Amino acid sequence: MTKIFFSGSIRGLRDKQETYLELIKHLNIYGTVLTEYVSDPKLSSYGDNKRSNHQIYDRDVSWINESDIVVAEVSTPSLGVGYEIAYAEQLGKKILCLYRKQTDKKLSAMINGNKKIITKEYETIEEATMYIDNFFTPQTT
Ligand code: 6IA
Repeated sequence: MTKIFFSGSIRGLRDKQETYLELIKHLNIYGTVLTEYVSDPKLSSYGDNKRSNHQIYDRDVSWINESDIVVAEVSTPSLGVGYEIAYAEQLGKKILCLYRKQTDKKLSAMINGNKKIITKEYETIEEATMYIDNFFTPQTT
């Protein structure tokens, strides 16, 4: 079974939590999402004291190591998400970044300008899930 590491903002901001939920639901078609908790509505930017920062870091890094694919929702700037993308890139993982178009903001050039990462800009969840479908089952025509 394909292992998917889904990356989304936690301490960055939680404004896209519902989007994460939809994307993870769709990703479950293609494999096991190791990081379902990223979409947990109860998880807040300030909460989470069940694990130390060291434990969070160690577990997430080991999950990236064992994942086949990393999918990151990058609309909300997050140091952790940026770090995870760079770490996965160093390991040669296949990476899909999804960014919801915004009139007042642009995605970092360090993501958008990286040819090793597939980045797709979307306006609706349907569009984002279509990009996921194309990523997992690329069209040959
Ligand atoms: O800088 P950020 O916090 O926005 O970084 C978000 C990214 O870092 C996510 O993609 C996660 O993989 C990882 N991350 C950050 N905080 C946590 C965390 N907190 N747990 C797991 N991964 C995290 C505690 C969660 C709680 C259920 C115990």
